Amino acid sequence: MNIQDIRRQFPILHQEVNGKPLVYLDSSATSQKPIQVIETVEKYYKEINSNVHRGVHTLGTRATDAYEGTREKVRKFINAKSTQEVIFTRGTTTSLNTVAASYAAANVTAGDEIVITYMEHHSNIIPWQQVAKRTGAQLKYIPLQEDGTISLDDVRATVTSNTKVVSVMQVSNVLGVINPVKEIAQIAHDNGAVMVVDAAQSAPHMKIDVQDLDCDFLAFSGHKMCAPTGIGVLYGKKHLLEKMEPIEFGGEMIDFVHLYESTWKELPWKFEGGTPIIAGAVGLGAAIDFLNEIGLDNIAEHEHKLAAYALEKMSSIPGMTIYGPLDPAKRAGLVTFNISDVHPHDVATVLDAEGIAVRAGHHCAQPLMKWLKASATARASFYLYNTEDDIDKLVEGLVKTKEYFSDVF
Ligand code: 7TS
Repeated sequence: MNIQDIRRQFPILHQEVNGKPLVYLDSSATSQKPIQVIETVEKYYKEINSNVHRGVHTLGTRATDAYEGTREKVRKFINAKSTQEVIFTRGTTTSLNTVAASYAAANVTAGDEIVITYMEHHSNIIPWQQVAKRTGAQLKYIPLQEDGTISLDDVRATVTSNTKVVSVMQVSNVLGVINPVKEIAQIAHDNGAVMVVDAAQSAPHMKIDVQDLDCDFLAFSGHKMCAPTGIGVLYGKKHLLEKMEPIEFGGEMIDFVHLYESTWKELPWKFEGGTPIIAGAVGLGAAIDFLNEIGLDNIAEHEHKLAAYALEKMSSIPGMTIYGPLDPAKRAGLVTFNISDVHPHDVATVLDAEGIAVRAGHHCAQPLMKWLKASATARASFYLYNTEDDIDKLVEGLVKTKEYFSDVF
């Protein structure tokens, strides 16, 4: 599929916003959805809808097959050994909270250490703060290099034999930097710790192989990879998940319920209490088919080119600060920036008037904002449907923004 064929699959892109053709540059927040996903979810509700794992009736069987069929697609997508290692959740946030509440709460005690980095999203900070508070463990941060990258020497200096959990994002939603999570996992394991990977910004954009990374847990969200909101994944190694307690109790996840005791279903269902996100999972299956058809390597290459193009064009604008490494080889497809003397919310507002959607704010990474010495930043993020033309429009919009504010002041 060439880029125009890909764009045709996304109905939402073909509209005007504020009288201008929409330029959507906020895919790190959530991606747009291709027609295949929209129609699969519609078909599910029109023809299949039923609860799963319960009824013997035909629709129940079809819904269960569709739901469990996606689990196998996810298994292949991340190269997990078994579907027992693939748990459906509400998204990255729920997946990370599950690891913190279930694994960490049972395996971390006073005096132990949990290691994260300064660049983490709040959803990979706060659950660990909570574990540290409840257990008396210490939360430690791997420092960042000047360009926002992580040095393995710093990882080695931070992770010790007291470390029980290392949790790091694979791609930063602010700096765009790609972290060496495979090498960090090795260091974690050498010290007897488990490795958790926040793949919210990587799973949609590059091939992930959990066996090659040798991570113990990996979390991602469907809505950032062409699937509906409300569905996500927690991958965990079977031998760890088997020893973990569920964090939600009720229907679907039990084997037997007695008056004062209950037993749990086998993996992965013991972690899926209540009626699951069936339509979301079915949509995720269609999204994975779509991404596979295009090829994750092609998507990564396309975004890489866009990021290099954007870095070159944007850095030529006077007064522009770009955060993260300037070497495109170290980056994924997003650029976070500030223009001198213009608040990022004003940047986003002027761009919006031009039909260009970017995000402004702290991007759920306040500790990183502090490290960057910025209260807020603007961010343009790219996906498989973006073009160099989108970036040209962004650059034109940014030049206009600068002119507008230099006239005002
Ligand atoms: N981890 C990272 C690295 C993220 O970028 C996000 C969402 C999350 C976790 C949380 O994902 P959720 O699906 O559970 O909400 N990041 C962003 C963002 O950058 N702008 O809006 C949401």
